[in-house]
Amino acid sequence: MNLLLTGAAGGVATQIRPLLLERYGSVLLSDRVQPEALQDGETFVAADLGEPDQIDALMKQCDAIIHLGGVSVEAPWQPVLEANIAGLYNVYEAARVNKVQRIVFASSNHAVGFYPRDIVIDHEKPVRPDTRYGVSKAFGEALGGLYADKHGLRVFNIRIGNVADRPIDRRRMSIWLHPEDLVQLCAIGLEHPDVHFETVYGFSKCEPAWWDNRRATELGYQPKHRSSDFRDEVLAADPPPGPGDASEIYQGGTFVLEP
Ligand code: 15L
Repeated sequence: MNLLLTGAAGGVATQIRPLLLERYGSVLLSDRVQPEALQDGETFVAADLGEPDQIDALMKQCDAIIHLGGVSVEAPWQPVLEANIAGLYNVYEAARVNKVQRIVFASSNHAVGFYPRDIVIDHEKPVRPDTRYGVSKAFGEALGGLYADKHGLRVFNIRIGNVADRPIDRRRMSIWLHPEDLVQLCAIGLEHPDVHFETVYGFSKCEPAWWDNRRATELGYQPKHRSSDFRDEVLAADPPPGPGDASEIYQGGTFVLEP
């Protein structure tokens, strides 16, 4: 497989690059700026999601993509529009033209961030974005559906929680995703023969769980890491919130408060 990782200089990519290299032997990396510490087997090509010619050139060199590129937090509309809406369209369109087989799309929990924490949601619930960023991720999921159904790309949307070595606070106890578990999900998206168009949640074994990830389980996902292993230290460092704090009612946390 000729694998392309976009957004390769970002925080999530930095955590999974060694694991991808181990599994796939070589990886083409792309971003606007060069990632640090390139290893044997990693090749970097600079590209801007807003430049269709640059994206087209990238797609000529790969047959599968993990797309982490774009704006990864709430931001003003213009950068969200340019990278996550128009830029993602450039990616899908170049993928279609160059007959790329598969795309793993880094969606986000913020596509569903306005669901309250006291209900468990699955992959069939309608989106409830908490931000412009979350709206762009919902758009990205839908764009993947179009290219899967109309053009036959195999698309795997992962609604990623928070990628880190450990849960960093009370909210992340429910949405934490260890890099190894993320790579396991990416591998399903890149390799599973039944993937046509799928949306799954990107979290490790978390408690309390807000997401029913049965579709990922059906496809073979078996997370190895458990947030409860960190419960005592995380809860001690992050005291319970006061009543009525909106950022504690909704799954998206402080994103729901962003103007
Ligand atoms: C995301 O979608 C962001 O990319 C990441 O930086 C975190 O903020 C994460 O959500 C989260 O909800 O913790």
